[in-house]
Amino acid sequence: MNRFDNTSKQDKEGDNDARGNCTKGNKILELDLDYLERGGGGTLTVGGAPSLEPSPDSLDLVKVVLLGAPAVGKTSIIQQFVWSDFSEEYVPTDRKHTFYPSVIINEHLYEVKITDVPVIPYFPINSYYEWAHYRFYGLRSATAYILVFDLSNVETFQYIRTLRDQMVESRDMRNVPVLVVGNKQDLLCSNTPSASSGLQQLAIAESACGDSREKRRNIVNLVRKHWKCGYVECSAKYNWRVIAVFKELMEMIDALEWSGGGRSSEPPPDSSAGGSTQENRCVIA
Ligand SMILES: Nc1nc2c(ncn2[C@@H]2O[C@H](COP(=O)(O)OP(=O)(O)OP(=O)(O)O)[C@@H](O)[C@H]2O)c(=O)[nH]1
Ligand SMILES: [Mg+2]
Repeated sequence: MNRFDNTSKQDKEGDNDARGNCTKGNKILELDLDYLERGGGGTLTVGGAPSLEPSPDSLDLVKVVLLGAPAVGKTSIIQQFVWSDFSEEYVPTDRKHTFYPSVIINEHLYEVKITDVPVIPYFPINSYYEWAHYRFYGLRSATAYILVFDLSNVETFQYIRTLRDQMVESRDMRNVPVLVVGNKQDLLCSNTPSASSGLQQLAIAESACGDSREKRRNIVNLVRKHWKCGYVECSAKYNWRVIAVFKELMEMIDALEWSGGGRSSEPPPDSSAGGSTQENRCVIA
């Protein structure tokens, strides 16, 4: 049976000032913070799944980080997934937020940590840069990445192309799933000519649309054939294929876990990787 259920237990880091301040201390407190976050927030059930309480002492998380250019919709995708909520207002993410949905895929339970971070100008090439510039973001130790761009502004793909190059150069990406997501599908050019458009306007609009369609085709081709990554288009605004984004990613993670190539069989992190422990897995058959 191929079931995908998401039972969310999430909290926004920083909702509580006291806890927000704790993160600024050290790594130990960061772990404590994760523990506290897992205890807070509401419970959401998608797809009729029973409410699942993640075990409080389990730190065996699937760590997913969303990255992408400013305003492509990273936060909106996450909030639609965990809260079924969308805001038209653009509030740039200025600090790390973490969310903790539990996901069942192929009858395996995963406790997922989704991290939303402010836009990063580059992927940290080693743990020193991570510590110096992106402390506690968990960028280099993520289990998987979702790279988001804006379908209505394909130039935003360039950002994730550069980021992905930096990731490949600086981290062993074998067995690290990467899913590319084209968001704002609702803003894509429509082919339906508007009765009120003048012929000249229509021709200009159609040529611009044709241009962007071509660029989009090239992107899909690059991602699927050359990068060999997953690709999903969605609209966070209309909650269209947002669940498909996480389902696709979890399928990739689940396939790795069960093919023996998952986190438990990864080589130990290199000396520059920040010393994260990755030895366990969270699967309940
Ligand atoms: N039309 C449309 N607008 C969207 C969609 N997703 C997000 N938006 C809007 O795009 C803007 C940016 O969304 P965010 O989710 O804040 O983008 P972000 O990538 O998290 O931005 P940063 O935190 O600055 O990196 C907001 O005004 C959202 O309402 C979508 O699918 N369709
Ligand atoms: Mg954001």
